[in-house]
Amino acid sequence: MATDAELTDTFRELDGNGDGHITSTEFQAAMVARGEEITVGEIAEIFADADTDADGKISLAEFTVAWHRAG
Ligand SMILES: [Ca+2]
Ligand SMILES: [Ca+2]
Repeated sequence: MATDAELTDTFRELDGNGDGHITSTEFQAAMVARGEEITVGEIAEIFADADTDADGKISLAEFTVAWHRAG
């Protein structure tokens, strides 16, 4: 089980501009930076699952829910 510190570290890593929300562009850039290939379709699936208020961004609250669901 991951700790909350890991969760917030991962969130900050994904939130490239530090505005408190992860956009699909930031998510893709973070995956590329990790050397992981991810398709636009895969990102869309992740966002459809995690972006519960459908504003196109993942907040820390949404990320926390998705993280524990995946956990
Ligand atoms: Ca951001
Ligand atoms: Ca959202």
